[in-house]
Amino acid sequence: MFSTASPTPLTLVLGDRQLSSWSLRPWILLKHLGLAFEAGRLRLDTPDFEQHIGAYSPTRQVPVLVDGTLTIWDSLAICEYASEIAGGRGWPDHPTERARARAASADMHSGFAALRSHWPMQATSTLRVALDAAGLADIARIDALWQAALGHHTADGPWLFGRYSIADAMYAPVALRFNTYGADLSPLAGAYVATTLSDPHLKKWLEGAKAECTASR
Ligand SMILES: N[C@@H](CCC(=O)N[C@@H](CS)C(=O)NCC(=O)O)C(=O)O
Repeated sequence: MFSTASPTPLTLVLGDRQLSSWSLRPWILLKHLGLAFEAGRLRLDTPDFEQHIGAYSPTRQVPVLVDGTLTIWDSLAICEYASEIAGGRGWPDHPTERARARAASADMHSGFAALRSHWPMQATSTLRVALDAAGLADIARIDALWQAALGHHTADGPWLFGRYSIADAMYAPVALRFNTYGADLSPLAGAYVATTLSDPHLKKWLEGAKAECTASR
């Protein structure tokens, strides 16, 4: 468990960095928004997790954001709250782009079940697992979604909607999966994976994942 000796305003309770794709999303968004927070960790499938998660989350899942007496137990809701704290910087400024970014983020949050179940996040690994038609269709749809977003914003920055947004946080674990399992992507989508992998915050997350893997050996 994490220390509560000198609490910071925000505490983000996370699962394993190697495995917990839903934890990565708000963590990397808070980093990009420059919000101060303490990262707590409950390792998945451990007695520690079973013992403590109920104090944070009614769903008994991570991530959870604690802000004083407020507890937020869902990744997308955490991202929305973080964006509000940061003056709305988590979304594009223009209403049309904001709507597109929200649709892309909600799509990730509720969809792509075949991809998610067959290619679970294994952040630091290299694996080869064949996908069925549903998994391949998920990749094709994500590739098209990324191309459409990136095609509009090449002058504004390397991220899906120009500057970093919640949409990039939601798809960061997907970029990791594409790297881990070797997805066949269009050049633009491949470049976006490379952009995500070169993000210093993502590199920091991967360092943590490697350290966790070493520690549990
Ligand atoms: N819809 C939730 C999903 C959270 C979720 O599935 N978390 C997984 C870890 S990535 C978890 O806590 N699993 C532990 C369990 O279900 O016992 C969100 O967006 O936050």
